Amino acid sequence: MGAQSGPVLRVALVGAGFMGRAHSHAWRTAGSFFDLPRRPELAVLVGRDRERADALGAGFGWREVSTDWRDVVARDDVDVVDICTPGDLHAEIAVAALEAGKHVLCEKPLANSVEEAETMTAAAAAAARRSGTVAMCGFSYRRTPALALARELLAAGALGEVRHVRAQYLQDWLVDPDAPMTWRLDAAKAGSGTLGDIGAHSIDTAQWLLGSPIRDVSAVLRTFVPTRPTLTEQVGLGGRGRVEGEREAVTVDDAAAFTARFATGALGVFEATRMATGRRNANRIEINGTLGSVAFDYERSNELEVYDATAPGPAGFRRVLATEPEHPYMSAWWPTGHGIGYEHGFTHQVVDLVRAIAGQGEASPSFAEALQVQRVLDAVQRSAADESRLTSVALD
Ligand code: SOE
Repeated sequence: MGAQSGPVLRVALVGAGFMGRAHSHAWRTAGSFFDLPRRPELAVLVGRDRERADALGAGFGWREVSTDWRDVVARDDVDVVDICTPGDLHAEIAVAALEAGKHVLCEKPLANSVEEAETMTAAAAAAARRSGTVAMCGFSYRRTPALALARELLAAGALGEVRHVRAQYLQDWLVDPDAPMTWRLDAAKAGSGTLGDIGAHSIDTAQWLLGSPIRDVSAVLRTFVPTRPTLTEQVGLGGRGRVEGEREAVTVDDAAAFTARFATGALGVFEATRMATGRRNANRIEINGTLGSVAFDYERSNELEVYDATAPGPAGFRRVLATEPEHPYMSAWWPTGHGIGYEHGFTHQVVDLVRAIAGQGEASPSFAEALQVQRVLDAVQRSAADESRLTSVALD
């Protein structure tokens, strides 16, 4: 059982979609399992669609529901603003909230452009100096215990010098050419497609695990399905109801592939797609160092494969079930071997944020770290747009 102590932390969450649900669940449960130095209160839920916001608000016990984020972030009775909107609103809401002295949690990717991400990072730094506020970006996979364990191994030098990073994020919810148009496929709302939505997770995970930024990239992007049916209502990743006979242009990538060189000299190969038929949420990363390797696949999210090259013979191969109380975050949950799931990453994110607000540890990824991810996304897009750097292969 968790214990919540200290002053109340009044939370306003903006966005009543899929991420709004995931974050609502996290704010509601974090203090029941973890010891928190502040007591989160689900104060105000903000959604554009009144009916949908009311339903989510009632489901998770939000004290109040509003449709006006500007009014809410300016209120004196709000301490934290949690941004779960599409990317086109991140910068505006985050800057307003920081200027009003609120702590901010912002979904990934931080923004739709490097310029916006820079403005947000500058606003976060100024607010931290002015009023001690904390700003964090929601790359929630960092809080998967098996990945956090990988990070501990890398930070302890257990893999030696890292040479290779192989990261793939494979989904398949857009394989059907008649899957409907949603905001995630609209560049004006999402910035980029698969690249920013899921490739950003791989970039953040890789830079975090290695403790090194990516220095340069060489990329290709592809949109396989250029138009999709118009939706009447968005729900989750898809929606309900189609406008008969109407299709809209998809303005983002369906798939991204790029190679990367890290500042340390390590080589990376990245792939992100929503077209990998049969792969639902295969967020995978493998890292090879001189002394060992780690490999993770979110479709087996409680496991980490570890190879210790210093062990004799085949003894170095291990499949670690990251559910022991010694593993990151796990002592708060179930008996050994009783795994955890997708929602727990968001709960752990709230725990780390609340502790950082109380001065217990750093809020990571900071906006500055998320800006670095944004710079990689931008470099990938610039590289892919420049066909002249591709070397042609002669065809018969
Ligand atoms: C959709 O591709 C999505 O929900 C992402 O937006 C999330 O960040 C990821 O966790 C799961 O997939």
